[in-house]
Amino acid sequence: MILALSGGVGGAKLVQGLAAHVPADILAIVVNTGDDIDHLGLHISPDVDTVMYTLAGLASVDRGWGLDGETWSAMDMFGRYGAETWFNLGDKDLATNILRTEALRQGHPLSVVTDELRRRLGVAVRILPMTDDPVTTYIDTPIGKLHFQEYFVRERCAPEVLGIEFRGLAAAHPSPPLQTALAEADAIIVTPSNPIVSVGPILGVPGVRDALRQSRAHRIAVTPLIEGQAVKGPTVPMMRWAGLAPNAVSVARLYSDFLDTFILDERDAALRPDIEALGLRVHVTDTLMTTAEDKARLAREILDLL
Ligand code: FO1
Repeated sequence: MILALSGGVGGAKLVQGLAAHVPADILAIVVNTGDDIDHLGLHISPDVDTVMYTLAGLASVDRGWGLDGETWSAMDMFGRYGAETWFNLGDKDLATNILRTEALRQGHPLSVVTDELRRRLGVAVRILPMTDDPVTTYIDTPIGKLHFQEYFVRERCAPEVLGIEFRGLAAAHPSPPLQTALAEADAIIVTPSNPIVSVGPILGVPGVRDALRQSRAHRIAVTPLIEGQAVKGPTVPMMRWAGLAPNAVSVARLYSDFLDTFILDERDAALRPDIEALGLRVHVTDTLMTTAEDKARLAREILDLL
């Protein structure tokens, strides 16, 4: 059984590649829920939906989130009422979020609701929220403490990161399906998501990091940085906030207490000895996933390593 840890866009690309090569019944994806937001009366789980829509073949590739062929009539009407429109909810996306919110209101845990939604979309791969407990990421900035989505979407990551708070994380428990997956995994893959605000919360759920350390699985991580840059998103400012140099060695060190192998981009091959000095095996390859073929090739290389 292969367990992949995924956050937003970067993770979903590799998940897509893995799903193309692995029987669905042995693949499970644990996703970050710190990005979740209660907005306009709806509970929205962006990282769950990015993975679910991607695996369902319904994702908007160019937008990087939400559904392909989306329309925005509801948003137009929200605008006419003067409601908040900085967070765009497409008409089809509303169906997901209304059904999720109603199921949660009835008392069903997020992991059960997510399992039901992905099955109904025909997704055979399991999608596991990291926890069923409330965890919310806030970013301290010069313009105040922002919900992650206010920082990422409304403010477009412009404000300086003065602090990051994962509210509720210390009291959270791994979701039941995640506990099972951690016990059963033969391989664990950390996708190239943001190590601070996407992978970080998953590792921060009490019990997860210990389970990864004690796991007999082959544990592999793919670098989220190439030549000190993230392919997308606020990885660099967040690593700087964490006091880390924004490079692959810092990421490898972050994961080194539970990792076996680190996949380094060929553009950073010179960093190989520094990462090996952490006691990790290093596999150097082209980690940039632009085309479907890129995603498939990287996934195949990882599976060959396993
Ligand atoms: N990202 C944006 O850049 N702009 C949006 O208006 C936006 C709306 C949105 C609605 C639902 C949803 O599930 C995701 C949405 N996202 C939007 C993406 C979201 O902010 C990111 O996918 C993650 O939170 C980052 O990992």
